[in-house]
Amino acid sequence: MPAADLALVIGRIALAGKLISGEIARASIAGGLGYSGDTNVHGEEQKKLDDWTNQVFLSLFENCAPVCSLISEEMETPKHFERNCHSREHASYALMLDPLDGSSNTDVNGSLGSIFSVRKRAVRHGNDGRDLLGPGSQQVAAGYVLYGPATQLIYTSGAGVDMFTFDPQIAEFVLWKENLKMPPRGPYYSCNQGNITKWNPGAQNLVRYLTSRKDKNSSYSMRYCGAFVADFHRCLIDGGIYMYPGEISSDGKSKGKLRLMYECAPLGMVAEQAGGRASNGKGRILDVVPKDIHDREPVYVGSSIEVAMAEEYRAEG
Ligand code: FDP
Repeated sequence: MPAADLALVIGRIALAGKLISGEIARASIAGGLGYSGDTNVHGEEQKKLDDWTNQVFLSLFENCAPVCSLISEEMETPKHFERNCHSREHASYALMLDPLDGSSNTDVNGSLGSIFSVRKRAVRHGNDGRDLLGPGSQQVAAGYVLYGPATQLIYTSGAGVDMFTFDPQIAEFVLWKENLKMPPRGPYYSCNQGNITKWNPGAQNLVRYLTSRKDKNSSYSMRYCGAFVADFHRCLIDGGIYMYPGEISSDGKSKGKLRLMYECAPLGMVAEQAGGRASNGKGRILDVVPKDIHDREPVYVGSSIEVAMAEEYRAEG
């Protein structure tokens, strides 16, 4: 992606991050918490903040020339910005988003995130987003904003991972870590262990192994915030593995919860660029080809040693 286009897109993401972090901070006193009364494309009840954050991205990217289409967890079909699409036929991009990741945390003042992925549009493409149904290795940039005690922006455009912290005193993101590397192994695993009986035996055995270690230097502690971005971020800094295994459904198939194109693939790209790995329990997540823009996939992401372990345990069969 040309540097000027990348700068424009990341600049808008940063602006969205500033607006969203401010709104989240005030939501409890401004009536912004709770459910909106609507459901999203996945049948999940929308929080008021889910809808609000989606609108922020829509309004900021409407006039961002490189971005022709916006695909979001909160919208069934892609949103096209006709003017952008026509002005940039040969260098136009799609922005894929989970505008507010971990939204069950909104009402409890927990950490949240916004995840983004950028892909190049085919020169001739329709409005249904089918031209974007390639593997995650086709992403040209990806990253997230983490809304925690500090707001941080982490992104990669395929040449390492950089991390910025928002300084509220100057209202700017300041570079904190350049070319960040993830430890090859870590002390944490992160999953909703309450679901363990619904998983494939391989994923259950992996967790049994992780919890069986007695030696202080090779044992694991569990950490789980319930926001993919926040749990992944811990792995990125301290090492370890985040997993959301598939749940075995009545037809005997393992079904993932997290969305492939705007959750698993972007954080998978960040993990790889930081020296880590991302898998669907069988192989590299960036090689998985979606059939639909809203596909879901099991995910195991983090330090290379723990992710390899998930595959060795045949977490997804
Ligand atoms: P949420 O549905 O609250 O937006 O995106 C899916 C996600 O959050 C992840 O961020 C999070 O890790 C996971 O779902 C939490 O799911 P559980 O409540 O099933 O643990």
